[in-house]
Amino acid sequence: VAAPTANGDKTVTAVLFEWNFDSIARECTRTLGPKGYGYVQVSPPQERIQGSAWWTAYQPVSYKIQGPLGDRAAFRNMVDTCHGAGVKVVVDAVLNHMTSGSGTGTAGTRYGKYDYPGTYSDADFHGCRRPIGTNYADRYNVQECELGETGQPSLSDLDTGSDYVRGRIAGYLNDLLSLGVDGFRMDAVKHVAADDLAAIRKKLSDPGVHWMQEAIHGEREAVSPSEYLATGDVQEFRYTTDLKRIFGGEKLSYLKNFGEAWGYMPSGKSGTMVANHDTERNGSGLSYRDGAAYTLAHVFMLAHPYGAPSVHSGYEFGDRNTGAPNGNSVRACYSDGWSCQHSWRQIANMVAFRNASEGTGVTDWWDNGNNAVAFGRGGKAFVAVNREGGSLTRTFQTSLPAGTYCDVQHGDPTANGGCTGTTYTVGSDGRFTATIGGNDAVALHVGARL
Ligand code: LM2
Ligand code: CA
Repeated sequence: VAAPTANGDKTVTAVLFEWNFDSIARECTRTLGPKGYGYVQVSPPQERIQGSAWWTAYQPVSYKIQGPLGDRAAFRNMVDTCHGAGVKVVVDAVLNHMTSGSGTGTAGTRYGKYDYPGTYSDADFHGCRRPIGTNYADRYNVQECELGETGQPSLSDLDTGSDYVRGRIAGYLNDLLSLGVDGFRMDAVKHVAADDLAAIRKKLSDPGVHWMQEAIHGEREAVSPSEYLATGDVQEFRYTTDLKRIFGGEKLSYLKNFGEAWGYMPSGKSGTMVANHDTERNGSGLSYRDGAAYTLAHVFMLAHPYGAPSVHSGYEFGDRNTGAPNGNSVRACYSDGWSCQHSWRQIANMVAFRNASEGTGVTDWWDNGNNAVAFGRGGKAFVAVNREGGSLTRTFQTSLPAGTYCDVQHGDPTANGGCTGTTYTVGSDGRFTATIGGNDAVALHVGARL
């Protein structure tokens, strides 16, 4: 499966967007470890431009680990603490570009758009030096010109064809690996030639380290995300937009053949998500404001075998530029506007469901021809999702072994084999009867049997 350097059967990543390192360390111990997350993805840790907007993170000033999320010592502590909780660490790495202007970075580095003392000088940037704008049909434009809208300040584009630049980028990634990092989410790779990425990867101290590439699918564009499958795993953005369409108003029954049959990239090399920090802001995917559609899409994503899922966990925002609450520090989930999607019971409990189902396919599919579906994962798990307005009562056919199961959508399994909520008894014929409320779900798995 497309998972950061494998962590046993634990393949789900929690993206703690703009959380600082101390808060991440606490959350690894408090929630991510206990709930069975395999990975935590942290926002770009490198020195960034100053400013309150979250997107300052995507304008590197140097590869020093020093910014609003914390310093090198805090980063190292976070990695060690998360490892102690059984959670591996994936870093959001920005390697295509630097900044669009000049100033002083969050580690005190004075910089200009093409001048980063100690890291890069003018010769290290592509010569195009004009915004890409909207012309994604021209490969040269997309990969050698500057990310940004026509007429806007655009981001200086590193000459990733240069061995020096490749060496500096690999040096940053190797420094992170030396701190114990287990994988990378590579930012904006569509803007970097696949050969350049492959050359950078060859310079890594651990070329086998996980390499999840963010390459947004666009119809009729010069650069296709599948070009990057040779270099590593790739996020499948059609998955995200399709889930918005299906859970946002079409029919869940269409999901019967969901997955590679929909033209997606190979499951074992694909990263999936209901949302990320871009799609929840630009409307191309569901957002936390979409209520049950958003939650049930996560239940489905985590129950379905396709790809390696990430759960975006961010904060409430009015303006698309608004930065993280409380100076990137999380006192407690749901405080100060932190949304903590990774901790919502209906989402968090599906992580153990997915871990228990590892290695099985979809079995026992049922749908009502509209917005109620149910399916099993062999003898390991079974989920029913009712996206209808009214409740649904049905006797479901599963392949589960007989026994009494905690419904992990409405309760938590307890340490002594109990359940804090509803339970269902599956007979020796694999059947159980449930009434599921409108816009609700039931989920059973062998890791939550009484
Ligand atoms: C990504 N994926 O390919 C990130 O997921 C996305 O969040 C980043 O854009 C983008 N690549 C570059 O790393 C974000 C944000 C942009 C922001 C950039 C750079 O979505 O709005 O651009 O980070 O900070 C901002 C301004 C833009 C301006 C640019 C340079 O919004 O108008 O001009 O800074 O001044 C392009
Ligand atoms: Ca580029």
